[in-house]
Amino acid sequence: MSFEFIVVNRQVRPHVAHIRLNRPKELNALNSAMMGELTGELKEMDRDPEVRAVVLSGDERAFAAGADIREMAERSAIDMYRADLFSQWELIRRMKKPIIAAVSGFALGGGCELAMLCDLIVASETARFGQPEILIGVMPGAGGTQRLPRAVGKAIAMEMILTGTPINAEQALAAGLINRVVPVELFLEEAIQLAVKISEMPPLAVRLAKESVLKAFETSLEEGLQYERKNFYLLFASGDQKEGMRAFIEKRKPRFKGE
Ligand code: CO8
Repeated sequence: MSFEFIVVNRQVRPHVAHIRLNRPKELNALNSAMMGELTGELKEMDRDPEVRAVVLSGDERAFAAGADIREMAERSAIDMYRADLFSQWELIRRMKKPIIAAVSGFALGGGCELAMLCDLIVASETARFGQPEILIGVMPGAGGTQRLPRAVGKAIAMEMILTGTPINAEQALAAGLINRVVPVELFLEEAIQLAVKISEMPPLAVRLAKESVLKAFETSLEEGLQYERKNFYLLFASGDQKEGMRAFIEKRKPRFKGE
């Protein structure tokens, strides 16, 4: 497959795929064609048994500086409604495999929202996370008002969203938005290493654990605990559960097959 706005490596390491957003001159502003390529490829990767974890990055200067303002500027509410761009974002939300965002430079507006749709975030020291939509007359539209407060709390989220002021990588780490901060030359490799570590885990358990953690943001504790328990029971139907527990008892390394 050839793409115009993304660069894809299905096997940057065994079982680890990498997608790089590739509109460097526009700071990886997310136009609908790029989102189409990204979500189409993610869907394929979700189906590909060889892929167990995905790393999503931009380049050093920008993860993504938001949705493409030029594409949106003259649209009417009805144009926006008809274009139904958010169905693309929904596809990312429904990804079963873990996605690790590798963020350097700007992660603004839709770029910050895209990073927050991922399951883990590795950032370079230069990363800036922000929801500056208010500065151009709108507000976050791809989950920012919901995921940001869940990640960093009300106080920081309100300030970021109502003033458009971004936070830097250290602030994002302290606030709990991201997993780690590394020097800029290491951000991609660090994200890949994290993906490798996850790809070595039993894939069914990874998938059900991801689903269960995400459930924590959507249900009551009671329902979430029920959901977790069912997924826990379900894993006893997998070969990897038998292999993992037997390997522990036999004091050897497990060989997980994703079955
Ligand atoms: N859209 C389109 N083009 C952009 C965007 C963008 N979001 N961001 C940067 N660019 C372009 C610039 O226009 C410029 O192009 P050109 O060279 O042709 O003039 C090029 O990228 C480089 O940018 P700058 O010259 O501005 O670079 P600076 O280093 O001076 O500034 C900034 C970098 C601070 C990141 C600045 O570019 C900026 O403020 N960008 C806009 C950030 C922003 O407002 N993002 C939010 C957009 S709205 C949004 O994301 C809503 C999401 C809702 C969901 C969407 C579903 C469809």
